[in-house]
Amino acid sequence: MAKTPDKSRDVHSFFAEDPERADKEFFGRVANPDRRGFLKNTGLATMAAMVGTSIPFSGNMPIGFVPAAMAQDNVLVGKDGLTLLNDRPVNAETPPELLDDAITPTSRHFVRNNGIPPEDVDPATWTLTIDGLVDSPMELSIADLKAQFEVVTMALTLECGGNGRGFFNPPAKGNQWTYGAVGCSEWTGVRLKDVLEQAGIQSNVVYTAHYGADTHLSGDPEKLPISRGMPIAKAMTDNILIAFEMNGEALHPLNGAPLRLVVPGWPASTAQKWLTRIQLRDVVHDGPKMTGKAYRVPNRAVEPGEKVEKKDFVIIERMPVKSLVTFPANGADVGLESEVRGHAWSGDRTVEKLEVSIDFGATWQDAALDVPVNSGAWQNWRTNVAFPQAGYYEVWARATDSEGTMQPFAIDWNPKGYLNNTMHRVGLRVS
Ligand SMILES: Nc1nc2c(c(=O)[nH]1)N[C@H]1C(S)=C(S)[C@@H](COP(=O)(O)O)O[C@H]1N2
Ligand SMILES: [Mo]
Repeated sequence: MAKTPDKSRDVHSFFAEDPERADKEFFGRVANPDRRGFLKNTGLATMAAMVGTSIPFSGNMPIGFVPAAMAQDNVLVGKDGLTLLNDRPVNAETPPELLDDAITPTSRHFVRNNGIPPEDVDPATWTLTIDGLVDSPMELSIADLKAQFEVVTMALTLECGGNGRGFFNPPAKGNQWTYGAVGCSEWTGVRLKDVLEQAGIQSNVVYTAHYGADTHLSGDPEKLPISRGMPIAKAMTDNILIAFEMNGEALHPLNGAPLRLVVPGWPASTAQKWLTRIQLRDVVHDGPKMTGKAYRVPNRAVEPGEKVEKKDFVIIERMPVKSLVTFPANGADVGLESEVRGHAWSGDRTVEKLEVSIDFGATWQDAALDVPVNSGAWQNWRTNVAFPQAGYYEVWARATDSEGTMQPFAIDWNPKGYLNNTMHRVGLRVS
């Protein structure tokens, strides 16, 4: 008997072993007499998302055919230039210079999985349940969402709470993210707020609980990889989407296809992928990764390496003010004059000022800073710098937000390595 393939792990060997079966399971493509594969719409959408664009001649592809673009990387199909930190579960970040676009292309949006993504996903039969303390529980298809609620498109920043963990000393366990567990793609969907309002939020509701269709690494069907939530007041913010499109196409399978939450400004762990259910509760949610020390920080400054008791941890809410230099790349050779540019963001706030230093922080110059294209989007900035002579320089960038909070040069250590918003430094050789 054929063993169950772990598609998330090795797409290519699965196709090599049993191309017809792989084709059927991945894309729902079944052989017909002339051996041309007929792709159903959903399979075609999946394949298009994986290669990053539509496939005009898809009808000519033979059965068991693996698009060459998919062979490049077994687990990061449809992603471009990401650094793989872990392949089970898949975790991959984007080098800062690949985040240069104002809107992050799907191929460059980071991936943070806690478990194994669902297989054989069919957007046509997918449903979202809204239940718990609501007046009328609902079960909605994606077509229902589109028909019953206003469909909106917004640029929204998602950043993993552990972005920057790799710079903590003593090191924190977990994915050693550097800078690139952040992105700002354009998401299309309906407002979470509108859907919850329609269900009727009961007066005792304090928290949401989010559930997805991914499975636990152990294979135990009773266990969930992650189920987080947020205070009901946050859930009612009008920039939180239940999204079915990313950059105008179906969601990428690794980014939650066919349906996910997008919650800008808070740890992206609240943005449940492969979303199947939202439950309203009268107590703080207690799902996996909500309790203990997960996505929590000490309620006070602690010494590096200090042991902190569970009771002294608080749930992370908004993400702190932060910026990235996306051009030039770290290590680049530049001339005596160069443009420097990047993005800046601050959870639930706007960034009001972005400054750049080329002399290790002695002096700072203001960069031109765009307003966000909509609430929840990062802000693009740029400036020209003139280096006085050839040699090694570092470009440092620091953002200051609407509450006057500035990015620090160094931050307090915390046991799980969250919320590292220290300044981004880029080393350059000027000649
Ligand atoms: N169902 C589900 N949703 C999830 C996760 C997950 O593992 N399973 N990971 C969360 C975490 S920790 C982050 S940072 C974001 C990452 O979103 P992305 O992979 O689309 O970049 O998804 C969140 N939603
Ligand atoms: Mo995360």
